[in-house]
Amino acid sequence: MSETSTDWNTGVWPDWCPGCGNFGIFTALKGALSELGIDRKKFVIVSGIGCSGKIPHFVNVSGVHTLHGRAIPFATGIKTANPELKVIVHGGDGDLLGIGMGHLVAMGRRNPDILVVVHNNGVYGLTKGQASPTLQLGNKTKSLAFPNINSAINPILIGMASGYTFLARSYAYNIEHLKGCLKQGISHNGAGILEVIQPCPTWNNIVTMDWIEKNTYYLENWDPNVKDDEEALEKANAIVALEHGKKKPLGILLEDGRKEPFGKRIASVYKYYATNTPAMQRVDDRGAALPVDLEKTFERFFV
Ligand SMILES: Cc1ncc(C[n+]2csc(CCOP(=O)(O)OP(=O)(O)O)c2C)c(N)n1
Ligand code: SF4
Ligand SMILES: [Mg+2]
Repeated sequence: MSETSTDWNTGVWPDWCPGCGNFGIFTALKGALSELGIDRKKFVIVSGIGCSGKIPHFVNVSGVHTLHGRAIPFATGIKTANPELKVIVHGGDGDLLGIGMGHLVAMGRRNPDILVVVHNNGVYGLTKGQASPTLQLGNKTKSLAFPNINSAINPILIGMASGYTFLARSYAYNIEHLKGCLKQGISHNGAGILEVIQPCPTWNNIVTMDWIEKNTYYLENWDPNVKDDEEALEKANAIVALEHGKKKPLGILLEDGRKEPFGKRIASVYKYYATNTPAMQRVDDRGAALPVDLEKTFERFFV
């Protein structure tokens, strides 16, 4: 039986500002986990640093709050060591598309079964509103002394160029839509990017609810699936055209199930991987003590 949404709370108080879009993402995620009937022991949230990075503290599943920009390598390691786990990354636009950009690109090349949720608020929220890589050229949010002199990057187009096999965009205040995208992205067997347009009412006074309603639209009659290379090329061209339109499309843009996920690629070169993943391996066949005393090494972290 699936659990109700409230069962997914850890009880840690979410200390985001009132009206923050992170609340919508948090609510939609719990709804998606509930409706998918996820086993909390087999689900891991990995996050970077930022307001967005706090989410693993609040959702009652396994979680790791890692270093700035490094959530993707942690997540890839977790998934590779134990393919039985469902792994999801949550990070900010600064975290994933600034300092962590190299990892984001590398993940697309590998296609591990991990969904990356980009909390796109156009600013570095936690550090008081500096311009993030997604802030549009010329925008002057209230914490900037001058209009932004850098052009914005588009997470969907970066994802497509890097080889991601699931691409979607949603809006933090449309819980139903976001929940649907999360469910689809979590169920997809491969690397996914879900960009969530997320208002930051404290620092971004341009991307407001009103702005989002005027500058986005919901995709209709759009089939994100591709069957062959020809269709994949057609879809790629169509996505580029959509992404260069005046308004941003919301919905699932691409779902390509044809590429092998990273686990299969590893199994093709390491013959024991499929039956004896790192998480299943015995450290010492004789049952002897570990060569490194992990308890001692990590003693100060135990509570
Ligand atoms: C290596 C390193 N560099 C810089 C910082 C400072 N820092 C913390 S969060 C952050 C950016 C947060 O912005 P974003 O990723 O967009 O997350 P948001 O707070 O908007 O959710 C920065 C630069 C850091 N913690 N570590
Ligand atoms: S600073 Fe912005 S992103 Fe951070 S908690 Fe406040 S509203 Fe949310
Ligand atoms: Mg941000």
